[in-house]
Amino acid sequence: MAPRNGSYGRVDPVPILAAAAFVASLIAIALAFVALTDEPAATSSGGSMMMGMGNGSMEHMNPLAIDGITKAPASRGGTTLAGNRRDGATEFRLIARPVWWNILSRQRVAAWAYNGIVPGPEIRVRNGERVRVKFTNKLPEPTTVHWHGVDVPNSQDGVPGVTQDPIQPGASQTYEFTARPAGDRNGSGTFLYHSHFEEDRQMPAGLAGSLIIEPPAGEAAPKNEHTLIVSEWTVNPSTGRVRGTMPMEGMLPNFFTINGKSFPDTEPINIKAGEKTYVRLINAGQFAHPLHLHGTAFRVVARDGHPSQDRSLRDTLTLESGERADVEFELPKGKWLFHCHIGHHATNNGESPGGLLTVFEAT
Ligand SMILES: [Cu+2]
Repeated sequence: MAPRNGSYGRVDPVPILAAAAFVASLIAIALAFVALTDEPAATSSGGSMMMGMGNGSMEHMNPLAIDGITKAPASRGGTTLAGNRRDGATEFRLIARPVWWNILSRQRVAAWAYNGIVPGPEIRVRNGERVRVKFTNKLPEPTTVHWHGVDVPNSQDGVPGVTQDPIQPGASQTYEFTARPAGDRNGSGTFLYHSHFEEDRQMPAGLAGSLIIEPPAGEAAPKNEHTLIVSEWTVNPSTGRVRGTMPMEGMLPNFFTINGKSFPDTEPINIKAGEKTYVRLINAGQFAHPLHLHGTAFRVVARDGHPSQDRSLRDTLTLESGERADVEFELPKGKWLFHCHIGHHATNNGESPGGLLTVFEAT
């Protein structure tokens, strides 16, 4: 795919993305030398980057299986999951399975998804609420579910080989716990759930979602809030086959998403000018992302689901893999960019602008 200078329509041009166009041309060249074949790695000639690896590791780099893949049931990820009250708990159903997911209208990927959407559905519960998640594995490989940052009994922590056996294809498991942040029984905040089985392959294929613990009834909750989950993909653009995202591959991953979409297909976030907006940022990817907001500075209200002591004003905040930050800001009228400041992360397979970029539209 030839790199080109991008345009944001009516959005003001951004210096970093002009630079990104140049970087993108280098990336396009680099990508030509990276083996993104769907052939099993063990039988391919591989590349210099694969040298010295055993067969086990090379199999690990193969594209994820697509057995039983179906069309995604919706085009939007991260929608709130409805629960049912049953036997003293709120019961949720999660099914992991392969689906064709469009990160761009012109780029579908063979995702592994919870309930067929990327990111997985948002689970919202109150502090102290009993939660029961009935999980079924319809993936071609084993998996588990981990409740990141949540105070769960050890047996419910979802770690294969340590707290449970892997959940085999076709098998189900029920997870149950009381919604409380780990380390802060009375807290509320932004958490996530994700696969804890071969995370380097399963998480970047889509197996992650937000878990929001709201304050107990009667306590003030954030208003005008939005959840943004960032992640990366290593995709063969011609087939859509997805592999794990590994830093050793140099210029890969080649796609980057916010809530399962790459720019320009990311959903613009409509807000009221001058009104306080609350954004929950989640890094479900494997890489660090310096996230930058145009138009104003934001206050970091919480880190990793816990209130932040440092409420200084920022305009860029780096989230490492697995980290969350809740930020609060008011924007003047206009279209304000929000993007990763690493130029490569704002491209689609070397084409700029793209990737981890969206627009807050304040009216
Ligand atoms: Cu980034």
